[in-house]
Amino acid sequence: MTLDSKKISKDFPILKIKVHGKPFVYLDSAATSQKPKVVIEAISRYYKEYNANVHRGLYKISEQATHEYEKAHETVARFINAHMEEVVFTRNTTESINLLAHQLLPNFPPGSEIILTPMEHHSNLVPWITLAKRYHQVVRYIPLHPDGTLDLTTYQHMLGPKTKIVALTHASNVLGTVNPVEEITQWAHQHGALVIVDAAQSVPHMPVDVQKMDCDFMAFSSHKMLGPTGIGVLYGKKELLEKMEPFLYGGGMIREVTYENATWNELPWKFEAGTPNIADGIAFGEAIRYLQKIGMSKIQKHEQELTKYAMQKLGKIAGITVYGPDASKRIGVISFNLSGTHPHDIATLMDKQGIAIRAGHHCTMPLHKSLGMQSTCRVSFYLYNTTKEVDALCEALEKVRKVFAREESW
Ligand code: 7TS
Repeated sequence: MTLDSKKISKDFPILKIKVHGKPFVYLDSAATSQKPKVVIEAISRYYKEYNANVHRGLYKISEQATHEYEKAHETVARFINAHMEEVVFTRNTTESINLLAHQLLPNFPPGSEIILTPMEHHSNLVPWITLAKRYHQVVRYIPLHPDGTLDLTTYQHMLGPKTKIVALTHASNVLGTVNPVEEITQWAHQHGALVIVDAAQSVPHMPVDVQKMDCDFMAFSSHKMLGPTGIGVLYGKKELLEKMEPFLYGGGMIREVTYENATWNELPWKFEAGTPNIADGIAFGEAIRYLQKIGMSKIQKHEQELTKYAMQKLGKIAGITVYGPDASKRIGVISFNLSGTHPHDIATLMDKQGIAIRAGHHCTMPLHKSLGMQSTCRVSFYLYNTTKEVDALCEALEKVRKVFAREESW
């Protein structure tokens, strides 16, 4: 294996706990990742040593808080090869996408087209379908091939003068599919459309370079990449963010205010109205430094190895159907069903073995419906997961299968 996950897992205090008397096996990092000690300590250091508001105090600890908070923006910017002015801190991916949908769609005439994919998380679907209705615009979907990859030939034919936005996930939180966003962006730009990438499941798991990708906007969440909850990123090309009207008005985002008028602060602060989430923003920077020390290419390789191993082992369990493309085309996410068994029962029985997996529709109801399902089980990996944990999962699943086939009792 590329990474020594056993050693890495020692940096994560929660991974030492026992669940129902069993060692804790966490296979739900696509929902949220666990946090290393350095991140937890960065939060408490801020509150213990320099808790003060940012961008206003003229005293030492306020200057320190401002410096650390701004440094976190710089760290994020370097991580995705952007400039600091292009990195806005929001609450999460969902908020970043809502901001874009609210600020972009009113600029386009009725009949304009927004292209999505059928594998979008509700947070890159519900804002578009809801606001498109308000502005009498049309949402269209790129069809999927049976293996869960996008039909790019049809996509190219869908593009035209009415296409204003292409918004898609870089990596699916259900199928694991990694979409070719670079190519998709190039084609969209030939038609003058803006490209928005939901990178909630890619930025935490692979090297991502916004300049190389050339997307116009990108959204992701700190909590899925070892950082705290309550911090997300909206990346946007500088010239586009400069043109865009602020989403929230108030303190911190202004330059000059009279009783009649206001002008806006420079980027990225123009989009960060009010006191921001300082502690978590600073700790997010720490999470990124931790990831950088290990190396994103190595993390990606480790997860690919683990996914290949898990897919081979799962394939040997009778009655298991895995959804999505083969291991070479996906991130470390595997959704599956075991025939004759409800995903919720499987997840409950896994929990009894100390294994945390997800069961449900994973915020992709239309995708599940289109695949003819209500719900699936899902396992997802990160840098702290080991092949031994995959073995524990498969052993437990084999046991569930036998219990439901009445070959064994629990
Ligand atoms: N986009 C994708 C692709 C996601 O997987 C998620 C969260 C989001 C957006 C929303 O992120 P948030 O931080 O704003 O909530 N995905 C999941 C999941 O798969 N299970 O729980 C949350």
